[in-house]
Amino acid sequence: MAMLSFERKYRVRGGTLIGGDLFDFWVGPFYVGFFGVTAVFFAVLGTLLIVWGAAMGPTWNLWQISIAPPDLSYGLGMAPMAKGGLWQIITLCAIGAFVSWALRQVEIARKLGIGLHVPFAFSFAIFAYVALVVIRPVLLGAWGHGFPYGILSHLDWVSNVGYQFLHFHYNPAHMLAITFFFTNALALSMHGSLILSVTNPGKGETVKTSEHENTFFRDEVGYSIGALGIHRLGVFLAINASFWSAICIILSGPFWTRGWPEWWTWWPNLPIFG
Ligand code: 07D
Ligand code: 07D
Repeated sequence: MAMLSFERKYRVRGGTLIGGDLFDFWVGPFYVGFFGVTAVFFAVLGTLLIVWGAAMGPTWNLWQISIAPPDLSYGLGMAPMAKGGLWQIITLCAIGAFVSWALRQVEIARKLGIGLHVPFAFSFAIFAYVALVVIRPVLLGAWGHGFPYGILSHLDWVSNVGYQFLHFHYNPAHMLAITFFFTNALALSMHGSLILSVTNPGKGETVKTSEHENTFFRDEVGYSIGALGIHRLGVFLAINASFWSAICIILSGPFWTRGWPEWWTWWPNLPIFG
């Protein structure tokens, strides 16, 4: 169990951001820490509130359970529990749990003496979520602009909001985000398959080296980005995918209220076409 002896070596005190030694211990393989406790607290409370909301709702069908945000008439005020207040507290719990999770990643990275790349990247996913349920609703003046918490109902929200802007594909930031998502999948498929092709050889074959990896792509396309470079590219593509997603939805409503195809009228109006 080589990994276990490695882990034991790094199971040292310190690196915590808050609380000193208080929760500086492990439960089995899991590091606890102050933010582990807050993450579990918010996740359990949020889940229980979803179950409560489901109990008040008309169905126990998992796909149809939905906790709706308050009516637009409540603006940015608090709503009664059964009328969107639950959604508001669940949103607080979700943000509490996601931010706790990111800070726990920071503490683990500090213990190991490694970079903060993982929490940095995860914070872009949190940003996209906060853009949907806090930034955009606040800019539009009502919590009712958040998306409902339900497996199918949140898809209805995406479709409805998309059609409010006539044709969401014409949103330029949506285009950028989609391009980053697709490129991200391309990069991961090429990287994953290349590593497997080298490190998982057939019976009787030997594992090959990074020279083989580089040579494959030099032979194929004349250039290999290299072992470090592919991971830099991966993080770059992934965080941009989430970042431009957040931007595309913040733009929709607060900064652009008409159909997205109309935004492109600047293009045929360029003087070169006049
Ligand atoms: C594979 C990592 C594991 C995570 C998983 C998600 C829950 C929710 C909640 C019963 C890639 C676990 C799910 C804990 C259970 C209740 C109330 C990540 C992986 C497996 N969506 N979405 C899904 C969330 C939004 C959209 C599936 C979350 C936005 C579309 C799952 C959020 C918009 C489609 C899910 C969120 C949007 C989905 C699979 C938060 C734009 C699908 C997700 C917190 C971003 C797909 C039925 C997945 C589907 C799908 C969860 C937000 C659009 C239920 C937690 C509002 C178009 N979403 N989503 O694999 O099959 O992610 O839906 O922001 O087609 Mg969604
Ligand atoms: C928000 C999730 C954050 C998750 C967190 C963690 C747990 C724990 C526990 C597993 C951002 C959650 C963790 C709960 C789980 C365990 C144990 C990720 C988030 C913090 N679109 N569109 C996007 C495409 C159309 C529309 C984004 C494609 C139509 C609207 C992405 C197509 C119309 C919105 C995207 C397409 C439309 C979007 C989503 C194709 C509908 C958004 C990804 C091929 C008629 C949303 C910030 C994302 C957005 C969004 C892709 C089509 C509308 C770029 C490929 C034309 C209204 N679309 N779309 O954001 O930007 O992930 O959200 O047709 O709001 Mg779109």
